[in-house]
Amino acid sequence: MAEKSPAWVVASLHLHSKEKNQKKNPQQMVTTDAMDLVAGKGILGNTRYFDTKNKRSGQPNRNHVSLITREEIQEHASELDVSLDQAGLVRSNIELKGIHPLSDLVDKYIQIGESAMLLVYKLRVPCWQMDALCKGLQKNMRNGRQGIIAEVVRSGHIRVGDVVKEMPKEETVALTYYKTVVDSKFETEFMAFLNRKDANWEVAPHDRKVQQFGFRYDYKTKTVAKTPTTAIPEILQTLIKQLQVHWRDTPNQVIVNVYEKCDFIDPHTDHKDFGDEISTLSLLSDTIMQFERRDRIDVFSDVFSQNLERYSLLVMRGRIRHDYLHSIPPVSSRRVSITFRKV
Ligand SMILES: O=C(O)CCC(=O)C(=O)O
Repeated sequence: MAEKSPAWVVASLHLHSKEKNQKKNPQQMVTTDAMDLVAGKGILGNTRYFDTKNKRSGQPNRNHVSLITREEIQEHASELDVSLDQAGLVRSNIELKGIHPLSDLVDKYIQIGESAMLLVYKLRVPCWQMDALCKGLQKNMRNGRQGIIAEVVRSGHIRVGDVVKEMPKEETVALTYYKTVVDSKFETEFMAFLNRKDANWEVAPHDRKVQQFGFRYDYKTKTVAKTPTTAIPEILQTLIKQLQVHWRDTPNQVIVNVYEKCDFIDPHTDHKDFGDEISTLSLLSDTIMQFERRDRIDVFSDVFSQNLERYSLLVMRGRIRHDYLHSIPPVSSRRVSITFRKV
């Protein structure tokens, strides 16, 4: 964590009331000393906003947590000559103490306490309930002092008094590794499926053998089909359901790579049509995946590797998915990988 990062402290924590008709009681928030933030879902127990989907797009909602500073609330109170001292009154989940304007944090990552990480993705839109508190507050808030809305990208338990810090870029790459997600029984069944009589094998660069399901990727034209080319077979559908706990999206595109000894995959970033979340499951042997920045300025800048053990799952999101190249160096023994993506 960079020393010069501005620091805020959690002053109070609030959950939305379970009551649906907020018009009757717009001021009611439930104050708590601690809360659990869950990656991709929101605040555990914040029933109305936890793990919800956007009605129009069907995509998971990113409006997980709202934050504002006590200093910003105080400025509104002074300007409108009212008292807004009661914690939770302006309906933010997290009230912070700290002098820096939160609006500077849009598009940045912050860490709260020891683990929770949030991606701030927009300014909050002050609603009519602000005017129900005090006439003119809704308008007064539309000047960068309305607080921010963030998405939980790493889970964690947070408490009143926790320090909140902006994360230096290099700590926000969003790589998650799950050591053992399948077993030898699954591996045996999957290999039998792969070697079925009517399997449609394709040849990828450097003569690697692949099978694809869902939206086909054309290795020659480097494009993704607009509609699914094949169905996702049952064995993969069952696996997808089992692995769903580790994902925000439900994959609809799967590529199985077979690496014979010494096969490899060049440094690349997956096609932009493949969404924000890309995962790879390893079978038959261990290997490593190497990462390097796409915009690296010298040969040694920001290069690192991640072990990919047999039966493990690696999930790439955010900067690691978009701003880094990944590659598999020549493997020392036969390896099969299953890569999951959402088109
Ligand atoms: O084999 C792997 O684990 C990664 C495969 C990959 O990067 C790809 O298919 O684009």
